[in-house]
Amino acid sequence: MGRLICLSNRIPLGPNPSGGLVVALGDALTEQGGIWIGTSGELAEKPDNTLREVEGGAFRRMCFDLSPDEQANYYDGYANSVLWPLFHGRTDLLDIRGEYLSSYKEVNRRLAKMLMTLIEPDDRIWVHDFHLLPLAYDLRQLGATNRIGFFLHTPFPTALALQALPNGSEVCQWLAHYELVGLQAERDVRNCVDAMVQVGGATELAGGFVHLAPRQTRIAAFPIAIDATEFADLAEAEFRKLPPGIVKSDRRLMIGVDRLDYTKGVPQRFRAFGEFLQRHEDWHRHVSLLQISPPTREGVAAYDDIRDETEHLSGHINGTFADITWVPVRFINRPVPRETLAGLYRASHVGLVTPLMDGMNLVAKEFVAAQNPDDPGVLILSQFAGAAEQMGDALIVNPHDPEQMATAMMTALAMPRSERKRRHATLMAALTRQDVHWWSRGFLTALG
Ligand code: ADQ
Repeated sequence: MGRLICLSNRIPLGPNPSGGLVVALGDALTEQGGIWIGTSGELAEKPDNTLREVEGGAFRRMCFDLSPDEQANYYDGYANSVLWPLFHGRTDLLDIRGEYLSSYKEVNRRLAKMLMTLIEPDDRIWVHDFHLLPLAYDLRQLGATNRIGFFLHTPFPTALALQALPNGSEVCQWLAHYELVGLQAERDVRNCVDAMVQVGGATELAGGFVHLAPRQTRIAAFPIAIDATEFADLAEAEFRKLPPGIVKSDRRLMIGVDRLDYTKGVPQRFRAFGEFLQRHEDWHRHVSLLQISPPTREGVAAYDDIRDETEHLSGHINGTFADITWVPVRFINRPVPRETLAGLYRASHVGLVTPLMDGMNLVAKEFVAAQNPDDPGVLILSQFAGAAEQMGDALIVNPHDPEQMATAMMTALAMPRSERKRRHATLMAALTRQDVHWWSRGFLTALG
């Protein structure tokens, strides 16, 4: 059997990279012999068209540089100011420009040409995420006959939303060059099939296939996951190392952990917490919210706006409710090491995962895996996270409804231990059964 070639926008950096996708793909790459290819994270005025090896690590990695122009137009532009908002239902944030699309196509074409010098006909190719939608099309143009699969980490938009894109039907054409299109959730599969038919002109076939010349493409859900057992062990060990005072016996801790992205619903979460404090004076001084949100995609205007809005809201809640012994919201704008996060999840009584739209949301899974099974915390989860399809034993909420969210906060804080244990056991059993190895094996088996 040939090698496995994985492609994503960025290759994982450092000698021993960690993180969910690295665990999932790293195992498959190490077992089957393979290469992970993506951009280096460095800019070059005139990038040469060769892939270079990255030293060290358990599996082979190769990378290439972007030019400053490509960074602005392919990455900040088409990927983050067109596809990301569109795929998360924010057509109001679309910034459609010709130079974005042409740079996006050019980067994918350039990558396809570099790949053609490397791949053998029996290599399987696994392309990740919205940065690289046209890659199979470009490879086919250059004569590649390999089996090529695509996995989208974000939601897939409705057929109606896709029509906001002047080249919506071209997106469907791109997808039709993959043998397999993997999505996070069943709702995304329905959207993708509808869009392929209504916008791309494809024919729906039985068994999850669509036909759009020149091939039949299978469209299916492969919900991404974590290594739940490893994360549970990590959380237990790290919890003991937390500085004293993080958990006070007379105080409950709610935690939110998200990149500072407008899709994650942090302002709505803050407003709901304000509503909760307004309603429940008896909880003042007995609960606080720790929100950890490192900035991301700085320089894209919508991200500057979300930072201003969240800073304003947290300041407003603290200004309204804090006293000399209690600060209701701690808002941390820095990344926190994965192991510290694991310990903090375990120290928390309530996990707030309330995105307005999310492909899956791995924080939801990490929070559950990190809990002490004898005295677990409660997950409050948005109905718009892909994770909600698998995690019905969380408290499912509509993040747009501050009153419902405030009620869910009260329910979570007051939930008897027996019910917390029952919900946690069901969630954890599913996380252990459907872990990240199950996810990558499932996709690769389907790719064939
Ligand atoms: P993201 O939008 O980045 O991922 P998520 O699934 O929550 O969202 O993954 C984030 C990861 O980064 C988690 O492992 C989390 O622990 C870590 N992280 C988050 N905040 C952090 C912080 N403050 N400090 C340090 N680490 C932090 C995209 C899609 C998701 C999809 C994933 C995987 O948007 O829907 O679940 O890919 O497919």
